[in-house]
Amino acid sequence: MRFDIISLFPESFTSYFGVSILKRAAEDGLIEIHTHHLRDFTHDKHKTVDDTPYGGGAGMLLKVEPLAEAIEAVVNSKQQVASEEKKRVILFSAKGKTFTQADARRLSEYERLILVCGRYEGVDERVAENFVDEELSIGDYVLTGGELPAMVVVDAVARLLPGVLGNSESAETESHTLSGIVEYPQYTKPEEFRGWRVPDVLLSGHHAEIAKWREKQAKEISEKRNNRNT
Ligand code: 4H6
Repeated sequence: MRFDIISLFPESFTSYFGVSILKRAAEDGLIEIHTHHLRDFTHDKHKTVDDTPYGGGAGMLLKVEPLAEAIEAVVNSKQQVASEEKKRVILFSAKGKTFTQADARRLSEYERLILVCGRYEGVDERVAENFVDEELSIGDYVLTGGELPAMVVVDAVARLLPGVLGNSESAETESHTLSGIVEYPQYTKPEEFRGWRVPDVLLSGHHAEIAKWREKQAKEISEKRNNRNT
């Protein structure tokens, strides 16, 4: 899968994508990550990307022209295959639909994801209306930009692609819940640390009992989580 990221701070991606599993996936040709600097799509001397909101209000918005040109340039690159290629343009903003594991699975079916990172107080609405397929948020909080959401989505999607996780890691996910999220407590050696012991059942070798214990724990954890702050 190919990821194209449009951002005012493309350098923010190098450290996260340059380590561990995503680094290896890129080296193995399983993913390609291309960043694009929004300023490269301006034409004025000052490379202006932002302006004040019509109707007044605090701060600055990203202008429609550079974003429109950047998205069009990225979408239309690799022209030969562009028409058949399965691709999706995503804008990150706090008012988007909350990104879930189901979205990660759905997006992993595309050949190309174009990820647009907003900054300042937001983005001219004509971008979302005319150049974007969907608007996503990674959660109900405000960030200074869409760069962290883009990293989150690349990470969550890439690890679902065939071959990206090692065999031992990917075989694991099948034994968990539908979502792929492990919902029971896990322990590794030592059996006892500062007097805190690993639950006996996990040391018993009794697979049916272990499965039952994990199911019960997962249920308790999800009940607790859903009552949080109420
Ligand atoms: C685009 C539009 C995503 C980008 C608006 C982005 C949180 C998330 C941004 C904004 C983001 C998320 C500007 C809206 C600051 C809030 C950058 N914040 N914002 N939850 N910020 O995924 O005010």
